[in-house]
Amino acid sequence: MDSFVKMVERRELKIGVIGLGYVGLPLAMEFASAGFDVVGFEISESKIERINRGENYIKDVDNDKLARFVESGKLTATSDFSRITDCNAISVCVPTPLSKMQEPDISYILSATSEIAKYLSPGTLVVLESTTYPGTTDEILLPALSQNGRKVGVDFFLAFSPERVDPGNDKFFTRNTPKVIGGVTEECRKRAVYLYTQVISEIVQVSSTTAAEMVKLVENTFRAVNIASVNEIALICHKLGLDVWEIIDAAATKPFGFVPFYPGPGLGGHCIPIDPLYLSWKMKSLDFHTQFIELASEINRGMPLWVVSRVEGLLNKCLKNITGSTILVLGVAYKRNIDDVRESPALEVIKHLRSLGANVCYHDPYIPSCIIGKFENDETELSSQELTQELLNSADVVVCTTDHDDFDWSFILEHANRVFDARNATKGFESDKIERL
Ligand code: SAJ
Repeated sequence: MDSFVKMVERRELKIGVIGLGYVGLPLAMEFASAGFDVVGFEISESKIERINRGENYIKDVDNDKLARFVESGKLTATSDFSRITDCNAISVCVPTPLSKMQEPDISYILSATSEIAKYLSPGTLVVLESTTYPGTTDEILLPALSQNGRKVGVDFFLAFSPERVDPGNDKFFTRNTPKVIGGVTEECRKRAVYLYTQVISEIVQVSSTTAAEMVKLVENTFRAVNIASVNEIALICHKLGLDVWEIIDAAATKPFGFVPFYPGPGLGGHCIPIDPLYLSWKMKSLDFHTQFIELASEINRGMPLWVVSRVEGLLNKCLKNITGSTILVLGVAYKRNIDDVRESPALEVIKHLRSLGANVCYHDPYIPSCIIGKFENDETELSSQELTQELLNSADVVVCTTDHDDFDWSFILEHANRVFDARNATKGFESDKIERL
């Protein structure tokens, strides 16, 4: 440990970050800011070229800082994984999506692991950050890195530390968000804790890698289940003729014992809809049925169709049929003020509206174009339309599925015929044109 501490203190430790996305690039930047030389490993040639040109592509990363780090050689990007040999510490920040069969797809972890196993230098610390099912680090990475007689805690060090990046959050960043760390051995944990202490203000040590993996899944299951619960409350309120937004705002005045969540058109993002299913998949292999997770997923996945049925009802009230109607969707990003459409419920809403014969267009200042019906046989690319008076007026219904702050609701309400607001974006505006979830 002493030689490791010295290398860290002298900033002689060379750091590798595998995966330069919304998790890996901010982490690489923090290590570079702290004075470490960082090599970013990427499979995307365009990301590599942009980084090595000093060009940023992650909203939460400072453009000038990135350019300076690349200019000074503090940060470089490469697809040459043999350079792992030069690294003394490696953080793995690769995606963990679901397969088409809705099962964990850890292929990115497997390929990163096999590259590390090939080029690992003695004494290297490896930290997996990608959200995954409990046991991944011990069952997948440990045996792969223990090849050729390498002994964990002696010849290499292995830990898990879940990423906690909240894209678009202007209060919490990599540096000021507490970081959970669990090691395969005591020495593994100590080294990971010491290194991350250089770049993150608060470290939370747990007893094992599996515990650290589980902490992350508990965090995101908490959100998925509570969002599903409030989505069901929205359906209940609609049945009772109540305004769910008024109910939640009033409940949120309770200073203890209540955490407000808000209904919406469904659950988007590459984390909340997906991570809990990693846990339920793991538990199925242990013959345990995770009822809450499955039910939450079912309710959340049903919300886009609920929005479509409400829009259909709105049109029927005006003696219009959804077939042939013109519908403008406002916001396709999976949540406000970000430029990411992964798992966005708005895409599902558009897909269902189109399947009912509606003419659907969208406006989203963050999303110039998007694919509808991805991975299905009728993939269609749509482009964001300019939000003009004519466009608003031409729509039978304007459907708000993402409540970007940029939207000028006075202008929209002046020119729209009717609005279905799935996000309470029109809060504070009173008009008989508006119907809310
Ligand atoms: N949503 C609701 N109602 C809510 C909150 C969210 O419908 O009350 C929807 C959002 O619109 C979005 C989805 O759920 O479509 C996920 O929202 P999110 O706020 O959880 O955002 P993510 O997935 O970008 O980031 C989350 C992090 N967010 C917060 O903690 C606020 C955090 O849970 C994780 O750090 C991150 O996932 C991750 O990487 O796991």
